[in-house]
Amino acid sequence: MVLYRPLRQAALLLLPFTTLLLLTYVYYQPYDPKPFQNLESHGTSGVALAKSNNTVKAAFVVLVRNSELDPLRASMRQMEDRFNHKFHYPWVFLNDDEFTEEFKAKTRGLASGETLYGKVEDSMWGYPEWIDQTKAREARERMEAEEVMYGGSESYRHMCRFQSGFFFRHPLMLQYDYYWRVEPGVEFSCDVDYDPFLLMQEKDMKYGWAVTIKEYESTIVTLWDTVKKFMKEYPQHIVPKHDPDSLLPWISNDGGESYNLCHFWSNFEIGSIKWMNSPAYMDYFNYLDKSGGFFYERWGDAPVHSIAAALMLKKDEVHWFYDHGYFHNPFGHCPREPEWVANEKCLCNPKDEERAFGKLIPGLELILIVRNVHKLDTHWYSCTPQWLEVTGKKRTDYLITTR
Ligand SMILES: Nc1nc2c(ncn2[C@@H]2O[C@H](COP(=O)(O)OP(=O)(O)OP(=O)(O)O)[C@@H](O)[C@H]2O)c(=O)[nH]1
Ligand SMILES: [Mg+2]
Repeated sequence: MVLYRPLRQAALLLLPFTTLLLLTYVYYQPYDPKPFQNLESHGTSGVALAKSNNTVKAAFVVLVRNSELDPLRASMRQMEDRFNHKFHYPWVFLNDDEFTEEFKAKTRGLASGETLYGKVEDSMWGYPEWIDQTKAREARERMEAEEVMYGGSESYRHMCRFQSGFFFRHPLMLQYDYYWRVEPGVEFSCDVDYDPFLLMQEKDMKYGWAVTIKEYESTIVTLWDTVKKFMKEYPQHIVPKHDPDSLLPWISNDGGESYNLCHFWSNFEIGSIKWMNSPAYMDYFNYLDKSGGFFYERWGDAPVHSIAAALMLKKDEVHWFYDHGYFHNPFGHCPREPEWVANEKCLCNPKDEERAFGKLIPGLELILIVRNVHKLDTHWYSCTPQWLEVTGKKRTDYLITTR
């Protein structure tokens, strides 16, 4: 006891110094500017990363109507719970109408980051002067009669054109380097315990996706011909087709003669705002826009973005967010790491055989064949197997692990 007391006194005296020393050590740990291990490594451990220092200029972007508040809130809740409560990235909401006070209050209340609300002006959501509106109306009527999905909708066309060529240059978006697109009603079913924006920034990647599918040909009849003319006129923007880094074989099975309809499903996208604002992408969008296909046909932003990425980006600039659980009616993606479901990292079940379809898809065979929506990655309707073949990667190469 006699010996113990002076020891205890000494320990109490030293405690503040040791605490101070420890805190100083932690604070001055050097920042590792390259937190991601080599993405090119084909080892099964995938990509590893350190914790985010959250310095990326990035935001979620949601084009949405006031009427979609409830499904939007459900998606926001999941995004916050799965990812953003640790990172607090801002949310940017865009609308061709004014947002209501109710919409603002009920989204602000869910967001762990700042919320911004922007009106899309007519210059980004109207007919350009070179469009013949009678021809556009006739096209809608014809496509409606042919039961092309959204073929008769005018607003859908404005939406697709906005998503193809304008959202990234909306004044609210120009302050950011990266965006993550979210739609009302989508589901995020796995914990994301790393920062995808930081991954993109560190690896200088320009485009990230979760699901690939094939486009309805009837919506893009002249798109590829227009793209071919663009490639001839602007060869400086195109990755040469014999370059081993070219992604052309992913979208064309015959060296660029025709389009195989493969595209990234753009309702999930993590992308570079700088790339979209680049002369290459802008020349491409303006060229397509001048041809009128957004109105005379029904070109979707998914094939438009995907063709741009496949022609103008190199393999390593495009990333599959394989480790994200994602669902947009009627398709989804669930990582096939069994222990991720067991340990509650993921709620989706990779073994799911059934999923209720919320709405009818034209072409009943599609509903019957694509029953197994969470296994879409390996289905004929998916273009992910071709992606792995073209890039020479395995799904496990896309696993991001925490060091
Ligand atoms: N403000 C506004 N947003 C729209 C309009 N049309 C679509 N959007 C939004 O644009 C995004 C894409 O539209 P969707 O209707 O989901 O199109 P889609 O994903 O091809 O089709 P769905 O299968 O219906 O989801 C969603 O975030 C919508 O909320 C519109 O007229 N005004
Ligand atoms: Mg949608």
